[in-house]
Amino acid sequence: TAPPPTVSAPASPAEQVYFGHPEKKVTLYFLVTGLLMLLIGVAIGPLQALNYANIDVYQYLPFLKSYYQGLSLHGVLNALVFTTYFISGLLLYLPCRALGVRPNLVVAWAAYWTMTIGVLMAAWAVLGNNATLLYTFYPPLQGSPLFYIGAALLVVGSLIIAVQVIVIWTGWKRQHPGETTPLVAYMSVATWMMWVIASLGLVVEVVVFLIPWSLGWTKGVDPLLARTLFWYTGHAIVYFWVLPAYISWYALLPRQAGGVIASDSMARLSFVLFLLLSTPVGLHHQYSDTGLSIGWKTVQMLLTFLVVVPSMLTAFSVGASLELAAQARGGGGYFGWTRRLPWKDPVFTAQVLAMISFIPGGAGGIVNASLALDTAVHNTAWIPGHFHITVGTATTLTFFAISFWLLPHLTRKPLASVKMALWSAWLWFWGMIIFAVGMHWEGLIGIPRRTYFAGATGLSEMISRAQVPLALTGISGMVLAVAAVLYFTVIFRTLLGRTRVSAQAEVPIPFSQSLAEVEALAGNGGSPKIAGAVRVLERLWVFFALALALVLVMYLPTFISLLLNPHPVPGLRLW
Ligand code: HAS
Ligand code: HEM
Ligand code: CU
Repeated sequence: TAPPPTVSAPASPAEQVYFGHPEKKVTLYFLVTGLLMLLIGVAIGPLQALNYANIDVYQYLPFLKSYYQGLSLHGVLNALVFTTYFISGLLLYLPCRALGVRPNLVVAWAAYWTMTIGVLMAAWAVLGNNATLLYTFYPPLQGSPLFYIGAALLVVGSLIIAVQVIVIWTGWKRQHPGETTPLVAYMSVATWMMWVIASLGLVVEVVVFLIPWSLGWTKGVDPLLARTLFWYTGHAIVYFWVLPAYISWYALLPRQAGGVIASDSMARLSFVLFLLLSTPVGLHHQYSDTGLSIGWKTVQMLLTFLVVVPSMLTAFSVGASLELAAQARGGGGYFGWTRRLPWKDPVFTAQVLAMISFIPGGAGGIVNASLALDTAVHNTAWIPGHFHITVGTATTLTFFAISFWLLPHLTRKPLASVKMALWSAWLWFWGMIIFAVGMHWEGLIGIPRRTYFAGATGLSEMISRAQVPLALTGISGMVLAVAAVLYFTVIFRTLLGRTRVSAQAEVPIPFSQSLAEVEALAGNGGSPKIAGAVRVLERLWVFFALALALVLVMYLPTFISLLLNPHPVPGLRLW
C-alpha cells in the first residue's frame, strides 16, 4: 500500500490532533504511563532470568538492596500497574468510540490522577525498600502504609473508569431502546462489570485489614483470611488482564487480517460466561493452604474447569475468523491457509503469536487447576513459566500489537519502523517460549519459584539435575532483553517523531464486521434463533446479578468460618 500523505506539523499540533476527540489525550496518557511502568518492570526481568541460570548480577546493582526488592518491583509494575493503566485507557476509549459517546473528561482525568498518585506512593515505598512484599503482599509480611494506600488508589482509579463506562452504556441503552449494543462496547461493559465484582476482595483486604494494621491501629491480621481475600480477586484479575486481549482478537483482529468476525453471538456468550465464572474460582490458588475446606476447594476446582469453556469457545471462534480471512485472500487447505495471512504486519503478527503462546499457557493452567497435579507444581518455577505465556505474552504481546496501531491513531504519527516492530514481536514470542520451556521443566524437577540462588542453600543437588532448563531460562532472558529494547525503541521513536499525517489519513479503529452482518447485507437474512440469543445476552445487568449471587454462594461459607475463627498475627519485616 502507498504511504499515507503527510502534512508538516502546524503551530499547536498536539491539540489539533485531539480536536474532535479530546478523550484521545487522556487515553494516550493512560497507555504511555502504563508502558513506562512496563519499561522499568521489564528491565529487571533479565536479571531474574540470569539468577535462575545461577548467575548473580545483584552484587553489582547498588540501587537494588536485594533480589526481592527487584522481584517486588518487577511483579508490581508489570502485572499490576502496567496492565491497569493500559486496560483503563483502552477500555475507556474503545467502548466510547463504539457507542459514539464522549466520556466525561473530568472523571477520566480524575481516574488517571488517582491512579498516578497511588502508584507514586507505592513506588516510593518499594524503591525505599520499605515494601519488599512481592506483588502478592501476603501478611504477616508488613510494609509501609504508603504501599497499601497506593495499591488501593490504583484499584479505585480503575473502578472510576469501570463505573463511567457502565454509566455511559446505560445512558446509550436508554437512548437506543431495543438496539443491540455494538460488540466492542458489549465486551468492554461485561469486562468492567466482572472487575467491579472481582476487585471487592482486594479492596476489603487492603482497606479493612492491611491499611489499619500497617498504620499500627490494629495489632494483627489473619494471614489466611487476607490470602483468601487476595485470591478472590487474584484469579479474576487474570481475566481482567486477558479479556481486553480477547476483545482485540474477537473484534479488531478479523478486520486487521482482512476478514470478518466468525460469530458475534459466540463472542457475547463467552463474555457472559466470564462475567459469571471468573470470580468464584480463587481457591485454586490455595489448594495447599491448610485451614480451608477441601469441599469448597473441590467445588471451585470444578468451576475452574468450567471457566476454561469460554476460552475454548474463543480459540475456535477466533481461529475460524482467521481462516475466513485467509480464505478471502485465496488461502485453502487444512493448514495451508495460514500462509495467506498478513504476516508482514506487526499488528497482526504480534497478536497471533500472543494467541499461539496462549495455547500452552492455557493447557498449563488446566494442569494447575487440577487439585492433585497442582501439588507437584505449586510454588515451583513451573508457575512463573505458566504466567509468562499468559499475562507476560498473551496479554503483553497483544498490548504491543495494540500499541502499534493505537498510538499512531491517537497521535497521527506513523509507526516509526514496521520492521523493528516485527522483530520485537518475534523475539518476544521466542524468548517467552524458551523461558516457558525452561521454567516448566525446572518446576517438574522441583526448583522453587521466588528463589535467590546465590543466597539459597540446599539446592545444589537439584540444580545439578536442572542444568539445561536453568540455562534455557538465562538465555531466554537475554533474548527478551533484546526484544524489549527493540519494542521500546519503536514506541519512543514513534511518540517522539515529528511527522503527523493528515486527519483523513488517520489510522482507523479496526472495528470488524461479523459474518452475520455481511450475510444480512447480502440479503441472506439471519437466524431468528441467534437473534433471540443475542437479545437474551443483551441483559448484562441480569448476568451481573447472577454473578454476584454465584460468588456469594461459593465464598460466603468460607469467609464466615474465617471471620468466626480469627488468628491475627503481628507484622514481620524479613528484609
Ligand atoms: Fe493461571 C496461577 C489456572 C489462565 C495468570 N495464573 C497463575 C498465576 C498467574 C496466572 C499470574 O488452577 C500465578 C499467581 C501467583 O503468583 O501465584 N490459569 C488457570 C486456568 C486458566 C488460567 C485454568 N492464568 C490464566 C491467564 C492468566 C493467568 C489468562 C493471565 C493473563 N493459574 C491457574 C491455577 C494457578 C494459576 C490453578 C495456581 C497455581 C499454583 O499452584 O499457584 C484458564 O483460564 C486457561 C484457559 C485457556 C485456554 C487456551 C485457549 C487458547 C486461545 C488461543 C487460540 C489460538 C489460536 C491461534 C486460535 C484453554 C484462546 C491459531 C493461530 C494460527 C495461525 C492457526
Ligand atoms: C517473575 C523474568 C516479563 C510478570 C519472574 C521471574 C523471572 C522473570 C525469571 C521469576 C522470579 C522468581 O520466581 O524468583 C522475566 C523476563 C521478562 C519478564 C526475562 C521479560 C523481559 C514480565 C512481564 C510480566 C511479568 C511482561 C507481566 C506483564 C511477572 C510476575 C512475576 C514474575 C507477576 C512473579 C513475581 C513474584 O513471584 O512475586 N519474571 N519476566 N514478567 N514476572 Fe517476569
Ligand atoms: Cu487462577
